[in-house]
Amino acid sequence: MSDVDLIGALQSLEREALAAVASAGDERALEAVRVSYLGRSDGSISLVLRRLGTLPAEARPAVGQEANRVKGAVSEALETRSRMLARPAGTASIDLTLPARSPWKGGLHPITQAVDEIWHIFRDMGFARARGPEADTEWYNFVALNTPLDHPAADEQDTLYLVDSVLLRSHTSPVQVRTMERHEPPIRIVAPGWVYRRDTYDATHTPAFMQIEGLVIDEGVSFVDFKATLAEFARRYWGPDTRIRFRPSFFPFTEPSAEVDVKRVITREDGSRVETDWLEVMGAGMVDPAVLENVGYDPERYTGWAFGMGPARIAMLKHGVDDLRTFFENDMRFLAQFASGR
Ligand code: 2NL
Repeated sequence: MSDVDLIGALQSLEREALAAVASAGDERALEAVRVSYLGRSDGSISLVLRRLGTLPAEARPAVGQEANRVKGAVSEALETRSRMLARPAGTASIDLTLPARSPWKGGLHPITQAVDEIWHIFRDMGFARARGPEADTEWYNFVALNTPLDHPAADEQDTLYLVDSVLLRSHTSPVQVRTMERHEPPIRIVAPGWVYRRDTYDATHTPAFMQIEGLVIDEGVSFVDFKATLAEFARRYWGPDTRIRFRPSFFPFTEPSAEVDVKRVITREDGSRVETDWLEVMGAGMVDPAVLENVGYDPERYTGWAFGMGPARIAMLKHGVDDLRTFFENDMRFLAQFASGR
């Protein structure tokens, strides 16, 4: 045989040997394959190697090199197969040809992402983040906020009491009250956190939900500051062409009070621009002088404004989610869509 023929013969022996290795079902069969191809006296690959001497000297290196490569490949396959056969039953059928799993991408929960985006915008406008307890007293949750205990909002049907006069906060306003008690104006804070109400769990209500409230108190703070700051927030969050609208409303702790709607401009894939409907995104108002008095501020000297919004609702609008419960059911097929790989 010529050197070219020998290389061809080695390569077909290699294919044959690898197939035999793969189909060997136990150690004995595997040993038979080893002897038949690599056996010292008459293994077929060894026989080819022995013919090296009959080749012209200049052809020997190329054939020798190929023979060694084939020997190495077959030995390695024998070892791998042997290790696989040695595994306990049930694990031997791992398919090594399957693509590897991609690395796990962690991510923040979509509601946490909304909270962060919202509070970062206020942080950039000079607000600090305030925290407070999730269980608080009737004073902080209601009375200080100009909400008498016979007001419907304070009804035990709507709130979760722990013991007499102590309840799970139904909004984050107690955090603002505590902040005002401890600090003199100027105050510029946002208070994100969990709040609790006695609601049934459905597409638009969960008994525990995230809220972000904001509060500004200083001398000379007017409705203009109030409206301009919320309009600027809306433009930073929903895009520069976003408009806001105030509709008259009522909250016990603000006067006047408003529901705030936004109208966004969306650029479609073909470049055309469409306006959305007005969407309600928060409640807000000028802080009621009675609240200022309750925390020891002089309402003749100080004025302010406040807002409250639900980041889950904001996230629903942003991502087109139509059922709040999907945020809480921890289905990874849903949550993984919000993972950014951080
Ligand atoms: C809503 C409405 C609102 C506030 C929260 C507030 C806090 C203090 C004083 C005055 Cl300490 N007001 N917070 C004001 C207006 C509305 O929330 O719809 N939240 C989801």
